[in-house]
Amino acid sequence: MADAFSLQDVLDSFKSSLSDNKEVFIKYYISGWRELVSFMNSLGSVFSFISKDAVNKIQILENLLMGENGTHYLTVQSMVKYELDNELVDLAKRSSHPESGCRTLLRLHRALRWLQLFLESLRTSTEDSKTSVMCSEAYNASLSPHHPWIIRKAAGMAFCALPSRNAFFEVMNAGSDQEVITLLGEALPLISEVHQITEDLYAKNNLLDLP
Ligand code: 1PZ
Repeated sequence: MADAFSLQDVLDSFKSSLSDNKEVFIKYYISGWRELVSFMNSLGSVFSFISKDAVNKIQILENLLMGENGTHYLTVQSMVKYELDNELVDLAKRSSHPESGCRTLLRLHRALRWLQLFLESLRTSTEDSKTSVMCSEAYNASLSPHHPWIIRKAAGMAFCALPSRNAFFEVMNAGSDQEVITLLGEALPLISEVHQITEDLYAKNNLLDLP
């Protein structure tokens, strides 16, 4: 099946997203997210409120990339420069640019931190580790402080519906448990690097709290 999820594809997308001079190509960044969303959809409809929001944000970025100013959206670096230079970002509160590329990508960027933490704890987990616990610990350390109570509540309920560690390893479609663990070990430094580059760029430009 051509469109079946594989962890390898996610890894490949994030790998392609890094340019030689360490810029992040938006095209591959969002294709990595698309893979992750298709994976999440395969886990059941409890997660659809999460994947809908992710798809919405992926779509906003894709529209910018495909739009008339698309050349400015080649990399996260060029997007930040273009939107700031042209005052296309709401810095203090949402007003005339509620869906800027910068604020939209920031939401995915925070979610990437969740992914990094979650995959790291999956990688180092043992057979009796609980995915719901790993997931909510990762969530509490990343996205949760940015979410209102109602979303935190809904997320917590969704986490309880996560498949077991064994089932999780299976759907990752990357071979034996040991092979999954090896692949996770390769994927994580890459995901961390993409995350760190974006984090530094956003910090330097004071963009980490965009409304
Ligand atoms: C496989 C397990 C999935 C667990 C995913 C853990 C993340 C839980 C996130 C809950 C988000 C709920 C829906 C909407 C949230 C939005 O309010 C926020 C802020 O956006 P704004 O309102 O400011 O426009 N959106 C986000 O924080 C982005 C969330 C993207 C989550 C993508 C998760 C993809 C997981 C892949 C799984 C392999």
